[in-house]
Amino acid sequence: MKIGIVCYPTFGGSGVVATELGMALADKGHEVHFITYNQPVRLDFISHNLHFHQVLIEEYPLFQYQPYELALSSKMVEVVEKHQLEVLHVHYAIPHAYAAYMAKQMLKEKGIYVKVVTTLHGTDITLVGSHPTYKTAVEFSINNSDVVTSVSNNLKETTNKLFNITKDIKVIYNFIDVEKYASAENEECNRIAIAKPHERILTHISNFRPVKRVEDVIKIFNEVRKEIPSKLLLIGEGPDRIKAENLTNKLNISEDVIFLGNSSEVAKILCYSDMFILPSQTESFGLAALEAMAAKNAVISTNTGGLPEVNIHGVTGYLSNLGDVKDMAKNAISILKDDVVLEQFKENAKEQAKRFSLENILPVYEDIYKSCYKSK
Ligand code: GMT
Repeated sequence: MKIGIVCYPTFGGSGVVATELGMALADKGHEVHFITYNQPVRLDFISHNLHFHQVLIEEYPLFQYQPYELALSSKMVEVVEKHQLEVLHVHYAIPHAYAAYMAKQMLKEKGIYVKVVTTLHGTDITLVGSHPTYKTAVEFSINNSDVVTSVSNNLKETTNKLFNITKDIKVIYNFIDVEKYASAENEECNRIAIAKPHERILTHISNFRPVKRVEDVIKIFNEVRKEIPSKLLLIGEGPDRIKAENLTNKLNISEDVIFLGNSSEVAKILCYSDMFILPSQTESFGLAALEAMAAKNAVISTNTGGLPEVNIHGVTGYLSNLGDVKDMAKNAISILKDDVVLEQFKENAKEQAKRFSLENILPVYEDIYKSCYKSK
């Protein structure tokens, strides 16, 4: 099949899912065309059936805001026409679903028919999309997509609550290539470079936006560290990084907190780690937690959004109420203080991650594209 994929090319979860999906489809022989403003960060191979088309923006001084949607929909029209794509799969509703609708209409005028699959990822619904500024256009573009998917049951319910949705939303969970995630037993995993053998390693990965509550991560670690020798790895960049560094200094724990910045080597880093901390205000799925689970990490998270669909309370880790740092620290300590308990949670996490394997999820997307082809 010939599929166009539109996404944010950054380290955000939606871009990661879109890129991994595109690479896996190309690997299976489909022709995949990424249409975005930069080469996606995880796009780590190029093949004869994997293409990247850059959306360029003409800066014009009259505009306070450059019209990205216009440039994107024009590019979609150009790529669909030139490469005879039959499906456009857009990740993150804003503004991709809207731009795809416009592209579809423009193509129709030329007698070219393309189907639009929209995947809702989370903040495009929960934080940004439902804001009165965008709501009308987001609702319209969801209802006018040919197929709509969401990354968890919780996100589906939330979308139906916040918008007047006339389409059935199909839930397709985030996925991972389980094989990519080694654990500490693997000889390539150089754990000793990060911590002493008796120390535990805790990790947090995000874009350090307020919704991730990175200060809660530091507070939880501070409590854990009082009882258990440990190190905290923080991976990512974003607006709250300075706040996190300031809190680390204030608590006088900076020697045990390592800020690694953005990384494309997440799997190599996670293999060191024992536990993943995700105290988000909301999380439609929690791809970062799933990646950590695949690398054999127990998970301490909030019980918000779709997290209970991924992290199983008392089995793969624990879930706490938003902001309950004390409970999250208590739960973390209860796992980390005992080798046998920790190993059991880590094993369970790895087992649970396998449910979300690429080989289980990829055919579901392929079936959706096939149904688009059939209903042309
Ligand atoms: O987590 C982020 O802030 C990035 C965001 C994105 O859209 O790029 O991630 C969302 O999509 C991921 C992939 O589907 C989900 O795993 C994340 O849970 C979701 N983030 C939120 O809902 C906050």
